[in-house]
Amino acid sequence: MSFKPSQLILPSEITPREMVLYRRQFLKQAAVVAGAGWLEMASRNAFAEPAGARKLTAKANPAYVVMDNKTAYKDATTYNNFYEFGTDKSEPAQTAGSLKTQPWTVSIEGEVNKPMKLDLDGLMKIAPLEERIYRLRCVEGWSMVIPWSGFSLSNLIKKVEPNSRANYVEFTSLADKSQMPGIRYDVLNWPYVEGLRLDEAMHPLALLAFGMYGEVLPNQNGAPVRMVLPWKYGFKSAKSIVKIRFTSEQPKTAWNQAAPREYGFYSNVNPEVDHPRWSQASERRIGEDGIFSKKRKTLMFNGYSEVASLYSGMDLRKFY
Ligand SMILES: Nc1nc2c(c(=O)[nH]1)N[C@H]1C(S)=C(S)[C@@H](COP(=O)(O)O)O[C@H]1N2
Ligand SMILES: [Mo]
Repeated sequence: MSFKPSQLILPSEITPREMVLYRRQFLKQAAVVAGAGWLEMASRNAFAEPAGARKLTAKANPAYVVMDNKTAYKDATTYNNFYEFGTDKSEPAQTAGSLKTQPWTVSIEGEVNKPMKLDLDGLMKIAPLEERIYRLRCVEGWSMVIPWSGFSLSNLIKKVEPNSRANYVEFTSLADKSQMPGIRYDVLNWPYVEGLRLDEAMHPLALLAFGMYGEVLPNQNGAPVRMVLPWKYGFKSAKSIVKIRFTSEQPKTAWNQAAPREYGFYSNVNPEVDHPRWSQASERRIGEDGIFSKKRKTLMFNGYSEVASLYSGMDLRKFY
């Protein structure tokens, strides 16, 4: 397997202030590449604490902070669901080093007056980055608390001006066999597609995220840009997004296509609606609650009750 150091370092992100750190990191990485190859380096990256070399400055937004203890960086970056890089929780941290996040283009298209193709720098300039600490609840029954850096998706939506036919927003993740070893397995119908109703996408909680723990997103967490929707099950938050499309019809999402009885379009966190094969009433907090110790109660909308008005009048058992 060939490997170019440039794939892991993003020079365009480095400001003069960070040049010293950058050089130090580059020399370290170059030395490892020359020595033991990219696998060893990928695992070192995965287990390191945030080092600051790929810092992402974001102003803490106190309106979006949960008081729970933050999940350890190591847990959040080694226990992942990212099936494009394998279905084991530990696989993405080991294999996502092959994802090339630079250059990166996101196409914003469909039912909008101003479709645009933006590179990462252009996309990040849409609004100031904020740090927000969100709970993320996976449909499998575990949760984490992660400090994300990004801005409300609504900022981007306003820029592209949805037209009167726009009712939904569809998110498409990269699906490139040459970079993503999991794509060769038919576990899902690639590319990974997710979607929201337009009013859900406009809710200020819906975050377009570029970083976590004060750094750019690690590849296994969805670099270089992903959604974070804290009131919905984790699978709604698509990673490594290349396309955002506005549609009049409800998007056909990957998990809903794969198992429609198990994964609905809405997939709001709801302790009262069980998954057909297990209860959703409680959850295990990664790094805190052990397999044999008590679980914590799952909260309606994962505790984000401010979204309730989006669903007033809807039977949330029917629209799961
Ligand atoms: N493209 C893509 N996005 C994805 C997934 C995936 O397999 N592919 N997994 C989802 C699931 S099931 C969860 S729980 C979250 C996990 O995000 P994290 O690894 O950053 O905690 O990402 C979601 N986004
Ligand atoms: Mo998940």
